[in-house]
Amino acid sequence: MKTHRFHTAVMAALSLSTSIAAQRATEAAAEVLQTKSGPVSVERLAVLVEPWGMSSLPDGRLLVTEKPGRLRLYSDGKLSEPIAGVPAVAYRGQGGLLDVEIDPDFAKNGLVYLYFVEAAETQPKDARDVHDPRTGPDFDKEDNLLKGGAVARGRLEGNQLRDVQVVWRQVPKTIGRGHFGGRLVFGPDGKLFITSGDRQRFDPAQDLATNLGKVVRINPDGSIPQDNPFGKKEGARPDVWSLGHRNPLGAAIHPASKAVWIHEMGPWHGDELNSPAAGKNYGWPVVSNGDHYDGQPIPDHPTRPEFAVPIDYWHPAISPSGLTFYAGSLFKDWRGNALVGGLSTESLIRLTLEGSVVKSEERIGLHRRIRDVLEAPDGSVLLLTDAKDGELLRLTPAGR
Ligand SMILES: [Ca+2]
Ligand SMILES: [Ca+2]
Repeated sequence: MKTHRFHTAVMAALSLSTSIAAQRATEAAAEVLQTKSGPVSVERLAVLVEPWGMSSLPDGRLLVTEKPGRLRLYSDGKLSEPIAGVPAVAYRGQGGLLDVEIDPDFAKNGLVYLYFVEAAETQPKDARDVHDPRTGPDFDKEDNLLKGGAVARGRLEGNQLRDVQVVWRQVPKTIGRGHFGGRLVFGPDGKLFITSGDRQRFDPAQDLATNLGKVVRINPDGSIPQDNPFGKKEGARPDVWSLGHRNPLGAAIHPASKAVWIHEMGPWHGDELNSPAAGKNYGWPVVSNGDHYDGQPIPDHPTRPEFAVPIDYWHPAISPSGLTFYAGSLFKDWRGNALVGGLSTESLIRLTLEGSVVKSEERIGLHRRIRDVLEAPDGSVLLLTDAKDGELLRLTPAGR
């Protein structure tokens, strides 16, 4: 009895000290940030090489891409080995393996969609990129690779993608380091929206014969939806949903209106938030609330009423990447807010909305370039940071 009592007391003390130690370890690992809606705990869940996109599976596991060309599963504190079957990617400049999204019927069909940058089968001899001063100093004069964004889908079985097929491609492929776009989001009708950047070529964003500088909409198998706006227009690509975009790196479906929202990197300032409507023109490169990097002014949107004015814009730039509308219960004050990742601002940007009007903005500083934002099934907010030793971070309310 005595022994038992002693044993129980020791065990209780041990268990208490273990739980205190565990708590201290967690506290040491987690940072706490002060925000307008109270303290927020930031935990590092994993370290990845240039993580770019993520998508939650119905069973709670998380798919995460690494830009050099790896797709991994994260669950219970562990990252899987790279998933086999991912297409070869052209990893250079802003290109590589970008976003990942699962099929709305994933539980039944296991389909996973990847946005990746693909080299052309035939490469030009001795070709080099030609520098357009409007792009500024962000230029790779050694680049000789003809390439473009593409979307592939395959069925996830264990740690392998099977029956991988390309369902969409940027046309034409071009040399150049940047502006692939690369976000994927399914609309409520099961059609897939793809953000396609202008490849730093400017004018294609206004040319309906290319799908560069567009938001694109396809059926999941790559065929064209009957109700796409330019399906019957001669000389126009039928996959185009909206035009005049620069480099959109965030896309999400608004929870109330069910419309697609995107944000796009502006030139020298003038990043934009838009809700692209079928067939509308968002103005790039004719209008922008920013200017070219070489100082050439670009007229602002209101000077040309034929172009849609953005819902909101940032001047100076925030360099937005990743977009989600928060619908969870962990952060009660954040419900209905748009959460935007900020690369150059190294912050999570929280926008409160009234319908399609931005009412206020909070910048939650994280001292890291934020590449993607996702609400986890439990209502915590997951972030990816843009770095060679990038992180998967989890935000939860602190002090509960
Ligand atoms: Ca615009
Ligand atoms: Ca301007």
